[in-house]
Amino acid sequence: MQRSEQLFQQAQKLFPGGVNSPVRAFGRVGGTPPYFKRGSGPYLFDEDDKQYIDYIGSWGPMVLGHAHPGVIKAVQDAASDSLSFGAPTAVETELALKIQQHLPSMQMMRMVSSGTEATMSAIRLARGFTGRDKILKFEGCYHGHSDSLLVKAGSGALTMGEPDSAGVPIDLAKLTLTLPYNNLEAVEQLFAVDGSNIAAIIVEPIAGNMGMICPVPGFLEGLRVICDQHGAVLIFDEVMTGFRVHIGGAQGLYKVRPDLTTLGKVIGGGLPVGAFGGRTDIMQCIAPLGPVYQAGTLSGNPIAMASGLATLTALEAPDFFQNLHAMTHRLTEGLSSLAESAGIGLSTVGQGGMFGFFFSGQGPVSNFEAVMAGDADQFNRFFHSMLDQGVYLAPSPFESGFVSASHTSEDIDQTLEKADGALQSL
Ligand code: KE4
Repeated sequence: MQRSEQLFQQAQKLFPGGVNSPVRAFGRVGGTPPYFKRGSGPYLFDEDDKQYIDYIGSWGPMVLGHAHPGVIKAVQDAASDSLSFGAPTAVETELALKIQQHLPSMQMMRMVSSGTEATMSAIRLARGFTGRDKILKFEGCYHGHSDSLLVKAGSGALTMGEPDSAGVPIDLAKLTLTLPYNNLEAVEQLFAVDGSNIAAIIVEPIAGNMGMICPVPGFLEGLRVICDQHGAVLIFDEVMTGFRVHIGGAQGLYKVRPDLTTLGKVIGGGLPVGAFGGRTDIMQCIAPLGPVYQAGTLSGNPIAMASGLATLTALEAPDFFQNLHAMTHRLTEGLSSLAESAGIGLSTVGQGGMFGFFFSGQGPVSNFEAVMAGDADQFNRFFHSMLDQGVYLAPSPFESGFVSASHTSEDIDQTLEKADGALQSL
């Protein structure tokens, strides 16, 4: 990996940690991140021409695989007509209609340029719509890096949040309450005490930022009932799950209708796109219609819209998500049985093109506390053994993995062969 090492050394002088997003620095697993120069289908090629089977997919966007011909053509065609107008375009309407077709809860929406921008705007909108200041999030869920969402649980479950990053004002953090994921009773208790002050609940309907954790039966449905009872806005952060776990997102899979949804990743097909949207009566509070200000120079960028539109069009192919789920299932089931024969405690989970695995061995993992009990050292050794063998997994046990439509059963079987050796050596 010489070239990557040289480049990483040089980058350390230019970017904090040598990267433009922290997780890419391999801080949790150690070592040098490979520098990639090309991707094709399920494969990435680093600067030393080493090939990897890619299970990060740019952290979710590359659901079709790298350099999908239809997406590349759509981007090339759009780019030849200028890269940006800063004005309305037909293509943004086409993408919005396609999103709405599959997520009908998004009666109106606004395009932005990242998932962070989508969730930040949705929180401000919920506060503006309800006139309330407090919000509730869940431990282990990540919603981007806006101040109100970089907050961790305070000392007591019902007390105010504390900053989860330097630079977040304590007086703002106090307005963000945090409870354990999948604990509906705790939410009921909080709302019984403070419900009239809470503008919104924001939740990853399938949590993908503490490994992958699915909602326990009744959790999402219960949040819906509580929000209806107390007039709070239910926000599903589907930046990761949108068009990744099901054609209708997690809301389509679990049939729970949020008031607002945030999207990102797949809807840009690899280009910078986010979106937030939902009930018309709420969205009409957004400028220029209403008093909640929100704006963006490159919002609805025509190249990004073209990339997203081509991506969503491709994933509408018959049996797309069934096939994707079957491939993911082949991987997770294979990992489980290999771990069992190696006497390693490993629990796995998969839905659509998203998966997670935990070196814990305590059966299904349902919250952040259980994830923290996992064996980080085993994860690190497994990660590096797989990376050395040309399998690119997320460099942290607190991330999810992603399978694309371009991964074949041969790719999965090759991955499992390599995993067998890695697990045996733990
Ligand atoms: P971005 O601002 O990174 O586009 O989206 C923020 C965001 C919001 N909501 C959810 C559920 C997300 O998963 C994310 C971003 N996900 C991380 C992966 N854990 C992006 C990778 C990174 O931070 O480099």
